[in-house]
Amino acid sequence: MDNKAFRSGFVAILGAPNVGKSSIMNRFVGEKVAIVSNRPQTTRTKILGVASREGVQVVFVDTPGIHRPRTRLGEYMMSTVKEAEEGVDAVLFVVDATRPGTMDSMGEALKMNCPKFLAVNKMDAVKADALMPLLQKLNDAGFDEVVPVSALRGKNMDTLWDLICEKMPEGPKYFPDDMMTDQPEQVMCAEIIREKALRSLSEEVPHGIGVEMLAMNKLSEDLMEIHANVYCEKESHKSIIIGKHASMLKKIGTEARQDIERLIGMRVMLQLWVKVREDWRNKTGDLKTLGYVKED
Ligand SMILES: Nc1nc2c(ncn2[C@@H]2O[C@H](COP(=O)(O)OP(=O)(O)OP(=O)(O)O)[C@@H](O)[C@H]2O)c(=O)[nH]1
Ligand SMILES: [Mg+2]
Repeated sequence: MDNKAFRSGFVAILGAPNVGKSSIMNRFVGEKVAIVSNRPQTTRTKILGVASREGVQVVFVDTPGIHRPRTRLGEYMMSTVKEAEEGVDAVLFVVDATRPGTMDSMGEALKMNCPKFLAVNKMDAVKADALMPLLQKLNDAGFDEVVPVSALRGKNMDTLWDLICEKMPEGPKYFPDDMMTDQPEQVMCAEIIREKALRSLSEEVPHGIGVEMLAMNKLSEDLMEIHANVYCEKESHKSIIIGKHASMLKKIGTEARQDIERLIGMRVMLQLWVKVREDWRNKTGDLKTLGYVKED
């Protein structure tokens, strides 16, 4: 019989915007629990991703990218980063190998009193002779382990996983094996819609996008009707989101519907409404409606 004790722990994933924090968490969990896009500030809240394997469970805490806030939403996002730093068993700081400036925000992570890991992500996108000097520099930065990885290609992710597991204390199974995130289905559906909007829209429109779920009605055993509001900040943005002959909104809706159908395992009728809410990122009421509420 194997008497090895069960290990478990919480690991905060911190780093600048757009470095691949959510991509790394999704890789470890094995499912897409956090949305991913090439827009900075894709993640707006703290999201748990549970990775369960034989004898070990690691609960990753994905966070918004570290930045200087310019809106109330930004302040909320940074407060969730602070919360995520509390009481974790380890920290995984992520930098983008293609943007060495993303290492500038590592100070807070280094101050944390727990095992510290550094993932140098997107190694697939840089040449070896550029990666080597970067790794040498980062080796002296004060982390316990420095691992170049590619979340996109799955490179070196096993190495990083093993190193993290070695540092996990003995502990309980915090979540059942089939639970992969703390986000309710409704929130995941809203996030999928936001992801598709972020991926399709450009310029300044994505930052002002918010999704409010209005209703999820089960019409039959295998058909769900979903209504959601897509918020934006200006009339001109609304026209862009709707597009010519509603083509953009249809594209966002179709892509979101396909992912939501996969997630909930039934057919979906998705109805999206675009609403202008001027300056909502600075308004308490709107922030609450969209779920960006501080924990007590
Ligand atoms: N080439 C390459 N691209 C990657 C890799 N990992 C992530 N990306 C891309 O980088 C972009 C940002 O990824 P995210 O996982 O959303 O990054 P994030 O750090 O969570 O971003 P925020 O939530 O905005 O802070 C996306 O376009 C990803 O597809 C990688 O290993 N290689
Ligand atoms: Mg993210």
